Parts: sequence; structure tokens; C-alpha cells
Amino acid sequence: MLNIILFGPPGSGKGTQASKLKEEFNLIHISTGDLLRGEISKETPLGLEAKSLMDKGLLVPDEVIIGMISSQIDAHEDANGIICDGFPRTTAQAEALDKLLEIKSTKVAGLVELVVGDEELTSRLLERGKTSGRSDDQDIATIQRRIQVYKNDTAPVADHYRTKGKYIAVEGEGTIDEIFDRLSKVFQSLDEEV
Ligand code: B4P
Repeated sequence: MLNIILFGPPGSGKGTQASKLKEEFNLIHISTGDLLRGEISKETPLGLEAKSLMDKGLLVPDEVIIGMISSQIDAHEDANGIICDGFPRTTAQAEALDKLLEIKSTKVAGLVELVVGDEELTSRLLERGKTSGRSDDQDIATIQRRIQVYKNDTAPVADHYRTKGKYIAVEGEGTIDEIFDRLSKVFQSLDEEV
């Protein structure tokens, strides 16, 4: 299986690029953000808990996310591979993902980070906030908190995979098509290695 973590700060283009890459490489796209927003729109207890945290720009607890990822991996046993979008976001989630994949006799092929500056992130998210209806995209203080949470809690996930020789950085500024071309080359070479 070709399992790739598409990594980067909020607004770096993970969701945008994962939607294109899954078609090109015939992969399953699992986005924890989309799964959580699905729970919110159904007004489940999990969704209500998640909403209060997401609206503040904070992370949802690891146990909730690990449970969601586990059932998604089980539901896609026959897939060619998975694009992990929005997770792991903490080292605990990374360790849990590694174990879940090991049980399926597979592993993470690489962590690919989209590198984008803070100013560009903020302007993309504020722009999306005009039309997305997402409250976490509408307030500059919440956006800045999300970027800070990324630096404090999520950036160490890159080190977890760097020590395993699985970290790849990709320039995440430019047009969506330019970035897609860069990512496609990386996905192609990871595909040749597995
Ligand atoms: P996510 O849904 O993962 O949200 P995100 O990081 O904001 O999205 P993404 O980075 O994919 O957006 P994209 O760049 O595609 O998380 C939301 C919240 O859910 C988190 O804050 C947290 O509370 C919670 N959560 C999710 N997963 C969790 C986990 N594992 N653990 C704990 N909590 C979790 O798009 C951004 C915008 O930029 C779009 O409008 C897009 O059109 C635009 N854009 C993209 N590429 C562009 C380009 N090249 N040029 C210009 N604009 C571009």
C-alpha cells in the first residue's frame, strides 16, 4: 500500500491537493477535519464536543481522532493506499497510526510537508472564511492560534518521521497546478519505492 501523510499548517493546501492526488494515484483520502465536520453537521455528541474545540482553534483529543482513524483504516482494507490529510497532528497520533498500519502489515511510505509562510496561510484562510461558513476561518485570532498549535503540537510529527528517513519538504506557494505537479513527482517516486 502507498500510505502518505500530506502534512503542513492550516491553509497549506492539504485538502485542496489531496482531492486531486487521490484521483491521480487511485488512493483513499482520509481527512480528519472533514470527518469531524461531518459529525458536527449531524450534531452527534462527538461533533458537539469537537465543535467547541475547533471554534477556538484547538485540537480535538487524541483518543477521539485515533478511534476515527482506526475505523477508517478498517473500512478501506482493500485500498491501494491512503492519503492522510490533517493527521497525525500529534506524536501520540503518529505512534497510533504506525501501530494500526503495522497490524495491516503495511506502513507510512513518507510524510510530505507543504511549506507555506504564515502571512500566506492567514490570507488564504481569511479568504476561505468569506464563503466556507467555517467559524474557525473567520477570526484572525483563531487562525493565529491554529498556526501556533501547529508549531507547538504538530510540527514534532515531522521529526518522528524524519528520524525514520521518511520526511520530504515541498514548496507549498504558487498556483494549485504548480504545487500539484511538485507533489505528483514526489508521490510517483514514493510509489516506485514501495
Ligand atoms: P482541517 O480540516 O485539517 O483544516 P485545515 O488545516 O484548515 O485545512 P487544509 O490545510 O486542508 O486547507 P487547505 O489548505 O486545503 O482541521 C480543522 C480543525 O479540525 C483543526 O483546527 C482541529 O481543531 C480539528 N482537527 C482536524 N484533524 C485533527 C486531528 N488529527 N487532531 C486533532 N484535531 C483535529 O485550504 C485552505 C484554503 O487555501 C482553501 O480556501 C484553498 O482554496 C486555498 N488554497 C489552497 N491552495 C492554494 C494555493 N496554492 N494558492 C492559493 N490558495 C490556495
